[in-house]
Amino acid sequence: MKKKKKVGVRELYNKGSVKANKELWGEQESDFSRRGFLSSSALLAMGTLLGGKIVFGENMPSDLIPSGLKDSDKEFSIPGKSGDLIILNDKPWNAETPPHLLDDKVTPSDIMFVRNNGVPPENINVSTWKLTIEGESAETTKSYTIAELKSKFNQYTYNLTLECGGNGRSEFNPAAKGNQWTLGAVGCSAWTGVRLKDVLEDVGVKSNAVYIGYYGADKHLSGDPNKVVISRGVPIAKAMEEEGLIAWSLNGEDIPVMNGYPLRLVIGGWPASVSGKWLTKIAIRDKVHDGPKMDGYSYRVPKYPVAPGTKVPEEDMKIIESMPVKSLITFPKTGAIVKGNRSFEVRGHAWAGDLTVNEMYVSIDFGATWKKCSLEKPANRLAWQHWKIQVNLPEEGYYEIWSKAVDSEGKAQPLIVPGWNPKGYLNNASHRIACKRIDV
Ligand SMILES: Nc1nc2c(c(=O)[nH]1)N[C@H]1C(S)=C(S)[C@@H](COP(=O)(O)O)O[C@H]1N2
Ligand SMILES: [Mo]
Repeated sequence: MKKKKKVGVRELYNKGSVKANKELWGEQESDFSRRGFLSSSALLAMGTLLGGKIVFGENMPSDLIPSGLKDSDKEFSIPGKSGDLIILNDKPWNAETPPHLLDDKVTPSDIMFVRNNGVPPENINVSTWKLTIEGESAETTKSYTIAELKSKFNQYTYNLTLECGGNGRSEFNPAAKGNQWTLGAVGCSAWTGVRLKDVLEDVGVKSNAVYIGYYGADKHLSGDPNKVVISRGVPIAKAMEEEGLIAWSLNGEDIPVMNGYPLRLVIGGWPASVSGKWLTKIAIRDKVHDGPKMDGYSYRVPKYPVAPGTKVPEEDMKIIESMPVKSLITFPKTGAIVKGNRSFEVRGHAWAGDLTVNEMYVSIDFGATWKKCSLEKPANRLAWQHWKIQVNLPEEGYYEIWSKAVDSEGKAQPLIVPGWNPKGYLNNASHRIACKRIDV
């Protein structure tokens, strides 16, 4: 991948304070045009970068470019991550990857999206880090250091697709609360670790086991040390799949801190919220795991289709399992200009949760006709699949290129946003990019 230059704070502010405030602090234009001042969380984040609390910050108009930042060459990015990520929230950090940067078959670690629900642990000591396996359905309780995991079990590397259940949320109408992910809360990187299954079997799984639940070392946003940020899991059958990993490495290096260093669960095909970061404990449960964000409306969708905006009773919600079929166009970048009558490659990736993608199509005529793309097999089960096709635009003008994947059960991506649900999960609509042909 071509490494793009990181955007400095000054460069951002040169484009105007409204845009800069939005990109740096996640402030919505509507918010500050209404109030005229930055929110307290934006002021806090800005203060961190300026090196101190902004005294009288509440008096600072939102369209004022802070002098201390305007002339700064300091680069703004999430620690350990590329400045090319689009930051949606800084408390906690949430950032997505623009689709054209996901062109590689294996997603580079520094552009892999970040979805934090709390505050990542600090002062991590790899040599004393411990993973404990326990629970009602564990034969015994055992703890392992990372060195013990490495020496005791076989090591495996799998390319695993991780997609946030809320990827695509920004398209739902009425809008759903939460990070307004567009397309880039997804990636497929090479994870190395031991099989979750091997470790569970080493501890002993009782025959009444139903689910596993993870616990991580991140801290609750409230600051309350007793509050668990998120603790989700999967049914025991999913946990016993060969590709489920307890991983310490991403693309052959340490996992970036934001993505779960030094140890995380990686379970492909399901919402990435089941892949616990900063992993310290796994409980083998005799019932469906009941940790925070397993119940209510979190990572759940209605059991039946509902009209947009419907208030759905909690008992009518079900846990999201395998993710739906989806694809991304990673080349060209949206807005591309093609000069003259020539054919060019359109390419990307497609994935289908626990299933595989069987067919891949693109359309240049708003879905009237579809051309079949060449489609590769996944690197391994639960990895996304690369596709490509040569495209020719028949005459000068504006086009949209749409992509549509079909899974191994014959289900295709919808062309419009699928079933509305209260929290805006599972938007797997076709990816559309803009493209112009200009004859010179
Ligand atoms: N401990 C812990 N694990 C976590 C989370 C978290 O906030 N804390 N977020 C989950 C969610 S909702 C997603 S989408 C993925 C994101 O993984 P990434 O940040 O490495 O892309 O991690 C999951 N695991
Ligand atoms: Mo997520």
